[in-house]
Amino acid sequence: MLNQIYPLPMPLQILRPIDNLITNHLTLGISGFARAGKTIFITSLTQALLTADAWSKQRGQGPLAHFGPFERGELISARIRDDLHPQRPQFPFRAMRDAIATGSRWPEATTGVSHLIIDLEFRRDCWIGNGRKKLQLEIIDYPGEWLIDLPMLSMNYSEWSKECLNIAKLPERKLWVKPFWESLNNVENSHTDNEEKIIELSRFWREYLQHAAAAGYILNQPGRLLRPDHLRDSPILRLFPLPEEMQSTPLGQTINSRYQHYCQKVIRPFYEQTFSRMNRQVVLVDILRYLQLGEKPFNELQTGITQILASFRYGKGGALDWLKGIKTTHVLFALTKADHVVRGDRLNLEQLLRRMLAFVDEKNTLRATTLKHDVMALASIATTEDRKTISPPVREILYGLPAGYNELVQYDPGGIPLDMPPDWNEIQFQYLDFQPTKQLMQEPLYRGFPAINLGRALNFLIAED
Ligand SMILES: Nc1nc2c(ncn2[C@@H]2O[C@H](COP(=O)(O)OP(=O)(O)OP(=O)(O)O)[C@@H](O)[C@H]2O)c(=O)[nH]1
Ligand SMILES: [Mg+2]
Repeated sequence: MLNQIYPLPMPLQILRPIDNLITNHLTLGISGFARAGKTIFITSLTQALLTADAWSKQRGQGPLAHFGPFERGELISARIRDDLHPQRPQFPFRAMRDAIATGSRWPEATTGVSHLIIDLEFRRDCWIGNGRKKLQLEIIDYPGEWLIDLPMLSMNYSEWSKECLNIAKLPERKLWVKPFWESLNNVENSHTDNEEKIIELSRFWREYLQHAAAAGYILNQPGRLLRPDHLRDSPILRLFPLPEEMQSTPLGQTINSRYQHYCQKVIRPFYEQTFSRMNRQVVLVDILRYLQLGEKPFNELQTGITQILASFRYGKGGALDWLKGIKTTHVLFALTKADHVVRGDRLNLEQLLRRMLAFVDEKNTLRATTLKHDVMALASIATTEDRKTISPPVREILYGLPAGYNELVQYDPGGIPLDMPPDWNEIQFQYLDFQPTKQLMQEPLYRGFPAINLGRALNFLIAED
């Protein structure tokens, strides 16, 4: 544990003292669509806090660089609280850390909501002498797919069905939804509300959503069919849209009432019981993957972010008008996997997300609310090293281990596009999926994982008011 106190490095004295800035308990929500990097972010952040003392003589360096309290020597200790709320699903921190640190592999996808509580202790100076201050940080990992459901609360079943079926008819999705249509055409008698048929139709609808999600498409409702968590196999998830002519049949009426149920018993409670408790939120966005996937998934990502923004607008007339006691004050949109672009391009990456947010939030309503928000490009675990070519023209390149390679290579991913929307004919950027490797990690069990901007993100989230 940290036990030594170091003088403040001069430039950081301008950061406000921790004592003024934090309360005793902060809930930090981490969200993002599938594979956005939530698990890696929580794992690396937790490991950075637990191993901070290894960097106590190297302030300005290490995974917590730019986290004000660490830089000023105020962070004394961090410890995971396994004893609190043992009935809740705990984020599997140790298994994830060990998979990366000792197995040099990325961990499996996670499902549903999980929590991790960390006690942080800070030194504080006050006029009566030196003291200590504790902050209990509760981190909640939850799927971005659930935020995509928010508009369902302001639609009736008929409007929702129409919208979903229109999306399903898009050429890029048509093939995946075919079995659902075929099954629907075989409904022999829609005057019966046979549960067997409902199970079959909801399975086809879920499989269609799974195909779309695997290809990177975002607009997949109901989101719980993709991330059911504790509702797996519950009848409430036997839900799918129906064409207008079938909505007044007994089958239509049954599904209609299940839709109401889903909105009231699944979507609303998530916002009331979990979402509204979060003081700070991080939305992780993997723009690089979408640049690679191409124009249509990229456009859906943009629409998906527009929908997600509705969850962070708390002004009058917003989609969450009905929700009382929302605690979120800070929202960070973080572009993940910044270790896949060369150093000079990381600011451009931030600019790209900023432009995307400006594009989808054209009325600037996010800024107009009381929320504080920021945009950052980060790598929770930097798997590459920044290098330069030796012979002219000298340019920046990456050095790391791409998936499927046996040895580390130097690689130029090309520049990322600066325009929003991007000019798809001009895109040169090609990213390789870099893996964690022992050669580029220095004792991660003791020194944390190498990261880009992780400490800066933490500073915004817990050390700024
Ligand atoms: N190089 C690099 N790759 C990353 C980083 N973060 C995530 N990845 C890659 O993205 C994949 C998904 O990351 P996760 O953290 O598991 O994503 P998730 O959002 O938790 O995904 P789900 O559990 O499916 O919702 C990983 O397996 C890595 O391949 C990072 O900081 N650097
Ligand atoms: Mg995960």
